[in-house]
Amino acid sequence: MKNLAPAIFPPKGIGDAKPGNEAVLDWVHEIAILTEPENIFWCDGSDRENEFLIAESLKQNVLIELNQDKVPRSCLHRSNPNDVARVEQFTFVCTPTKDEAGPTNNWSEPRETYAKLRGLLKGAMRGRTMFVIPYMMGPPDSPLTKIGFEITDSKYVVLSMRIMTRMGEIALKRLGNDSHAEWNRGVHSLLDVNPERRFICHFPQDNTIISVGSGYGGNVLLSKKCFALRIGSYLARTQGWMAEHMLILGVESPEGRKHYVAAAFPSACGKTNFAMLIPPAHFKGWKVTTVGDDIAWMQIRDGGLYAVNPENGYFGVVPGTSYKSNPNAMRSIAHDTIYTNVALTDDGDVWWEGKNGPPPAHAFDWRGDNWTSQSKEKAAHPNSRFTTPMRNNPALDADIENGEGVPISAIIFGGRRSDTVPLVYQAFDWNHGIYLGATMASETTAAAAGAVGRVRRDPMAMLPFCGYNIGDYFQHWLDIGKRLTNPPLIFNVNWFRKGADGTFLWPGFGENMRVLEWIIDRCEGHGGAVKSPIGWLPSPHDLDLAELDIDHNAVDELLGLDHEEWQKEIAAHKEFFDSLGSVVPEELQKQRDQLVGRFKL
Ligand code: OXD
Ligand code: MN
Repeated sequence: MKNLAPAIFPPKGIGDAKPGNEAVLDWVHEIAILTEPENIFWCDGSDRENEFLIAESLKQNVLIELNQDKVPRSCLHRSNPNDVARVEQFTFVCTPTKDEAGPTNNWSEPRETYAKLRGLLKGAMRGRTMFVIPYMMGPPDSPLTKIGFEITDSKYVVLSMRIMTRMGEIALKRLGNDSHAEWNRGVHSLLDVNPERRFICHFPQDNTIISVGSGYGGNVLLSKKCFALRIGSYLARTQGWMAEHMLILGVESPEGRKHYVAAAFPSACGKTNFAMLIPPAHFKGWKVTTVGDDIAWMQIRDGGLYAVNPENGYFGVVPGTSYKSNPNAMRSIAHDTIYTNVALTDDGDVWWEGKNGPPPAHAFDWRGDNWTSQSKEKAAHPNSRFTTPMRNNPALDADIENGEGVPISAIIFGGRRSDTVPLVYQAFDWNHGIYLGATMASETTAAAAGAVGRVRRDPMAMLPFCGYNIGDYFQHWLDIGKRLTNPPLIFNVNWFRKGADGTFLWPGFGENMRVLEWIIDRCEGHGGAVKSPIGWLPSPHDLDLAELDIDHNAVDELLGLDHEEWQKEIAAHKEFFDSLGSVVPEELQKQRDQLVGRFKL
């Protein structure tokens, strides 16, 4: 099994950053007794440690060297072909009762699950190294910041966590030696990378995650989906803040007025592209900056919502990334990046479908097999990924380390919908906005194992990531609203609407600036809109479409409401709420009745 490398023995001064916190030491001791590793490697996140681990990974084929002139300090990792995406069917929320996990999560009884996982982990690290990774989520001086530890037997995980989180000494310092301090316990073992022994289990009440049998990022970089979203959302509810699957971007007008917006789109629906948007030439003087591309932790301050990005790097979808679609991402991943499951060219460069330039005549595909430009199969896996430090991003926002967070003027929901849903519209108020989020839907993508292109409801893009009962989650949004005297405005967007010929009506990418400008106009109290049954809709002249090559009919279609399609849509909302049973708050049922009523006016 190519991922299962033998133990490594570092030279003195590497792998010995043992924390002083007794609670952490006791926990590590307990896991070591269970998994029986050859040795324990205490990570400190230093450059020296990183260089040592990269060298060992190259020796053991965990990483493949790339041409350092083409992609400096970057490597390629190939995951097991059976292990290329998040596995929602093997992801569990283990709350004391099934009700606490709710209708959208797989539930499993905590005591039995711990016992099953202990059985799988028994002796799992024999002959191998157990790494202990201390990490911090959030800027160093933020009240929102949290500490986690991940134990893993994968060097790929250690190297990736160093990019994705603030790892090592900085986390140990923040935690300190108080044995009652709050921190997340994460245990990961590759086992034998067998889909039959693959379980991603969350124990929110214990602030604990156990992930076995996978080496794919979304299942094993426990800081991300597991801690920052599933456990994070549970902690957020009990502690009165919000953990959301949202990008955060800053947008500054030529006059220097700056707003921040947070946007929830499902996996692989363009969050990274939107967060790194470059305004088209027509928007001279406008600047978009990135705070985060995937996760927002938000707190209430002065009656408004303030957000931090808990992460330190981007774990983004590679295919389709080009200088046309996302120049800032291309610049970010040009160096110091770990690529996973892309193709390798004969001159040691990386390649994927949608990259600039013609495809190479020959390459090794994501599995390492020969591939030619005539091959029918894709060279890069559709869910191949980059792991890159956020500091590589030329458009990184200046306030990324601001512990108070950035003030959020607008929240945007959006999915991938070929029909029905207009390019953009605005909710009437906070509670109506929650209804838009709760009923949003998207055509499924390769980010999760399973069928691609099926419309599924994905409330707030949190369906796979909400770590507790979705009804309580909706109620939490309603409760937060009661505490906001200056709430963000809420919008819905759909970049993916198609015409009768099956092609996209909207050009997307940088041109989304035109929609963003309307959103900012609305936040500032100007910007025209017409009242429609679903919310405030711009009419074509409310959007700045100058110097855009788009047909008038396409614009009408993009901003139009087809009443027949909406009757089906509202029926689908009802079906979705019915499928959740009695957990949906009364207020959201009321919102649906009002929507039905507005269509009858
Ligand atoms: C991701 C996802 O990897 O949402 O960000 O699947
Ligand atoms: Mn995501």
